[in-house]
Amino acid sequence: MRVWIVFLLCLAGHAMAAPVSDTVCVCVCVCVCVCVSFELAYASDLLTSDVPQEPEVGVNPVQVEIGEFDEAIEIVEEEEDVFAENPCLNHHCKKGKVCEVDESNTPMCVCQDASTCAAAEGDFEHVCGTDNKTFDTSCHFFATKCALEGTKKGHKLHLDYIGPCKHIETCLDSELSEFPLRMRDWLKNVLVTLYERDEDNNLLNEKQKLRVKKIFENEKRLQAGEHSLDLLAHDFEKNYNMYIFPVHWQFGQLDQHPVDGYLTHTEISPLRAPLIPMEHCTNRFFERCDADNDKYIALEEWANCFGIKEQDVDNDLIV
Ligand SMILES: [Ca+2]
Ligand SMILES: [Ca+2]
Repeated sequence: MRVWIVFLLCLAGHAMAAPVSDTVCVCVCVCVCVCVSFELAYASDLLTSDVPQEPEVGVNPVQVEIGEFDEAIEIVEEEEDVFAENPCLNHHCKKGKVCEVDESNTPMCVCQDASTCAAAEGDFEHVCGTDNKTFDTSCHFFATKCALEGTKKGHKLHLDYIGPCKHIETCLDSELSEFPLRMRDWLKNVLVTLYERDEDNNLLNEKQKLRVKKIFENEKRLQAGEHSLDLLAHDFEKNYNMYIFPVHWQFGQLDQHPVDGYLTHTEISPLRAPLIPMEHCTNRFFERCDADNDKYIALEEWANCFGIKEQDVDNDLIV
């Protein structure tokens, strides 16, 4: 899980960080180093059977992250005979809870004791809560939230972003209008990167691959890198069609719990949480996406947020 957070941050760092700040530049360099070390570590894991394997990665970093932040899902699977001796082996609890059996050997989810969470291996594992307090890891955060369940404080507490709490600058109107320019380009680059790395990993399904192939093979495509806002705006105008699918794809990746054509605050968290420390307009951008202010972002609202024209919003593109 952790490595995919880094992967996501890497891509974000490459594509979304504005090159005007020394701090951001340092951050990008660190990200690249961590990425390289992950590549090596992962390759060595594949070759060495007695080295603990990384958790199985999912379709893409964003989808994998959904499990990390989801506060609302509790999946209880049918118990199989093979697990009969320990009902907890096949009983999954939501984040912040662990399985215990009662006197009748029935599994149940109870709040995890935060002291049983593994300590963070680095700052990148810290998370910031909406109470502006830094938690050592997301495990500590969700254990704490669980302990507050049923209280007003617990109800209001959410995971705000990845990394230690820090001062997030106010997002100015002029900056807010720049955000989708970088975000769109970043989404496109994430998809192309997944396509390039795909081979037999099935990071994308066949329908998605076909869509991304067209973008990948288009010679007019703006290559990944740091581009001025003027160039990004010009490219969006010139190569508008290339941006339609990435915007739809991201919506489909996030709309998972449940798959209903609407994004909740929790569903957006996997995308939002890693971005906030780097892009101070993130929260304001997503708040504005919910144009009718009903707490849900519909596909039409999402597409509009990214400058996709109404006539190009197409449910069939969520493949
Ligand atoms: Ca949904
Ligand atoms: Ca809405």
